[in-house]
Amino acid sequence: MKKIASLVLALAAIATSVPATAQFAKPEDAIKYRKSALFVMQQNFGRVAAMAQGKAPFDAKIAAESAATAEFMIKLPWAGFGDGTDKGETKAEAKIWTDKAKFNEYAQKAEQEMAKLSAAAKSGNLENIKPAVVAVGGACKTCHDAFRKS
Ligand code: ASC
Repeated sequence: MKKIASLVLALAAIATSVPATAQFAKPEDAIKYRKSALFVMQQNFGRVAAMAQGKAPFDAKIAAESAATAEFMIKLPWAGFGDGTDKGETKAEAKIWTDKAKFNEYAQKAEQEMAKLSAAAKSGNLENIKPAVVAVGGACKTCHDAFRKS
C-alpha cells in the first residue's frame, strides 16, 4: 500500500513538472495530434459548408451537431504546434514558430468565427449559416496562405 502511495506521488510529481507545451511524448505525436484534430474539424465544418452551398440537403439537426463538434475541435490543434514540432511529415511553415503571435491571432480568429457558425447553426436557419460559413472559410484560408505549404 505504501509502495503504491509513493508511486502515485512520484507520478504526480512528474506530471506537474512537465511544462505546459510538452504535452506529447514525441514530436511525431504532436504532428499526428494536430493533423487529426484538424481533420475531424474539417469533416464537420465541410458537412455544414456543403449544406450552405447547396451541395448537400439542409438538415438543421445535423448542421447544428456538426458545427458544435467543429467548434470544439478547432480549439485542439494549436497545442500540437509546440517547439520542436516543425520538422517531420507536416505542411506547417517554419514561420509558425518565428511569428507565433500572428499564428495565434489567426487561430483565435478561426475559433471565434467557428463559434459564430455554431451559434448560427443552432438557430436552425440556413440563411444565418451561409455568411458564417463564408467567414470561417476566410479565416481558414488566411492562416493557410500565411502558414501552410501548398
Ligand atoms: C475547407 C477546407 C479548408 C477551408 C478553406 C477555405 O473546407 O478544407 O482548408 O475550407 O478551403 O478557403
